[in-house]
Amino acid sequence: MSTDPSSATSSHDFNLPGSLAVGLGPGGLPSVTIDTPQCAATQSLHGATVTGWTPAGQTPVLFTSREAVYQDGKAIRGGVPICFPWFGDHPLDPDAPAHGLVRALPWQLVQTAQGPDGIGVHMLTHLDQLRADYRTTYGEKLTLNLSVTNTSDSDQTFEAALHTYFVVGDIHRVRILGLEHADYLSKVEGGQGKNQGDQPVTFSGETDRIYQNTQATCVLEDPALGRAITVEKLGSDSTVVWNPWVDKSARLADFGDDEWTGMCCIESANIGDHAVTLAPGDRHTLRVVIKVTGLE
Ligand code: TA6
Repeated sequence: MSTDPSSATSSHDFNLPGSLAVGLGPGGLPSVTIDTPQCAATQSLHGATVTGWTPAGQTPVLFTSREAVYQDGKAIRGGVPICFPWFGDHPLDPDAPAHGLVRALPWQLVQTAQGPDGIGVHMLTHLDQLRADYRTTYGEKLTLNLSVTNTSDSDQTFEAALHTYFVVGDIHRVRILGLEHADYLSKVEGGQGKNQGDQPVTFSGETDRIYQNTQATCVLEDPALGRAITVEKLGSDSTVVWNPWVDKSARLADFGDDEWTGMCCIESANIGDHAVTLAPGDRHTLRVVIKVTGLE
């Protein structure tokens, strides 16, 4: 186990020989690379963004765009960007960045460790009144724990999302199970309130939905790749489903025009009515466990 916050700049303090190395990733940004018998993974200190996870015997599970930009002040297009302390556009400030501040900022690497479920990595960042600790575990499963602590002397309210991009073989053929009968806001229909009904989520156009009051595990069925990805969550009451489809893909400078066919986002979140309010000193954890299974 390596823990030496005072020398966060010294990668030597965090390396786990044969399992984990700290170095410079794309754009010269510091990043952590993991390579074990259970999985291969990468996590940038930039936004603490998990940029890759491939369990042994599988093809990559997390999507990152070939056009992704790796530079300070810009969110990485793919992997698991952390939306915090707000989701989407800032409610009051039109000049504020979408999806909060922390996904485009450098985080501090606090600790790396070998554990029973794989390699653990702990990163943190401080905002004025809130501290975010992000503990990820890389093994046969990918576990993400975003813990937010109120470090101020008054109540604080925040939104959060683990904005996970998944690789799919063909978006036209995937189904997402678990959101049946859930209410959602459809952003491509002016935020209209709708209900999923008894059918799985499928994709036939730009899809941008905030499912509310759902704690359900989602299963992303991918017949083209012959696998299913299970997204289990705890401490999250919102789930966002997104695919930009043709026109939005063409408008995104850091996303290939044709990449929409090979990805979709399932985001575990707390948004809007499910924003979290913490009393001074209190902590809230949003936990996600991702694993790959065969198709039933
Ligand atoms: O999670 C879906 C969403 O809110 C979409 O509306 C789309 O904007 C996506 O996030 C990506 O947002 P970004 O700011 O990373 O381009």
